[in-house]
Amino acid sequence: MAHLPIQLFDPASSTYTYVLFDRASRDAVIIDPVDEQIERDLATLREYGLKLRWTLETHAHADHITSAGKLAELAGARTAAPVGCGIGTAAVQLQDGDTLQFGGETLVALHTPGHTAGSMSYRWRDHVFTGDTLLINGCGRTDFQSGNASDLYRSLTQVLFALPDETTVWPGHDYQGRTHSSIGQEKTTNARIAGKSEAEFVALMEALNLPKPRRIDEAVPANLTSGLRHDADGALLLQPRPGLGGYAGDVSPQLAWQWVQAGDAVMVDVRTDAEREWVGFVPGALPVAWKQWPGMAPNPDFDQAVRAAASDRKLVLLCRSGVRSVAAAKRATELGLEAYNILEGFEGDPDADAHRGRRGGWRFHGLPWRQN
Ligand SMILES: N[C@@H](CCC(=O)N[C@@H](CS)C(=O)NCC(=O)O)C(=O)O
Repeated sequence: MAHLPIQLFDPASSTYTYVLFDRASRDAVIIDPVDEQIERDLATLREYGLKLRWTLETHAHADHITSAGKLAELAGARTAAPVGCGIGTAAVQLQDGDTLQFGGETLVALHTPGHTAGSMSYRWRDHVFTGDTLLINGCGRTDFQSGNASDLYRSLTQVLFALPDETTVWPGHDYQGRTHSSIGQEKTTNARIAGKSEAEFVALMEALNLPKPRRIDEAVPANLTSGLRHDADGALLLQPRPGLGGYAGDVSPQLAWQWVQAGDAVMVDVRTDAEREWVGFVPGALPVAWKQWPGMAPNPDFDQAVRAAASDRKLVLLCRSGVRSVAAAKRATELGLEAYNILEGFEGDPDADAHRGRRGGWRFHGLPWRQN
């Protein structure tokens, strides 16, 4: 039986997300997940009984925000991205030829610069996931974000077209409803590259004149942190802002602390007992785990405990990095409570060495905390 990837589509950005898995262990990888589709992706993992081991980016996208950081937190995956893309939060920085294991399966990283300088394609069995390097009867544009048409020409002709003709091509986008192609087909019929010299290809790419992606200014910075938000703007630190839906909103650690000190809000720490015990805790915060270690099983007492904690005040929910607390805030909202997510959480986001504590978070901002 053919071993196919699961192909998922985000209509707003015409982005394809792929889930690959090992049939025996159910270990899985997700390629290019889209923020707005996280619930769909988590449901897909549940439906197939998969354990997400890796989130993987083909590049730092310009047209949508990745959910990699959130998936890592919610599904326990590790983040991987091409080393040349500047995605400092990715725990594994992939070089050309590096492999990722998931169960008994192996995926190989191929550096295919051109759409962006760091872009990669990923080969798995007789499939290749080409991101925005090779599209069906097209290719990624090269007019922004370190794009380079000559590099793209070499990536297409020397890296991707060197794969066996029968290799299935799974693109990062399709704007016309096509799902996949093959190396043989693209080599012979792709309107941008088939039969073209490098000079002809470069001239064609330079003449494209495409409009700028609608979300580029918001998407690129967010994607450099695996889609996790940052609070660089001091003027906004002391204002709540609307959440992504389903809860009262997001607050900076500084604003959460101000509300708690003024008696306007109760802080609920939704991390596991183990995290509070070993990493540290905020004095006065009420411990109500959203999930418990080991196994990250949902806490059956969450509803009752969070209701009791609120007693008519607003809640500010703290977790490790501000992701679990969104899920918990949504649940508390369903229970009729006014619940806010504390951005960045206790430890913040991982840095280039995959160390937390140096990129945002409660401790990073010097707010009060203790350790046993
Ligand atoms: N219209 C889309 C962007 C379309 C676009 O520019 N896509 C990029 C990938 S992010 C590309 O390389 N397109 C190649 C092409 O359209 O030929 C938006 O506003 O988000």
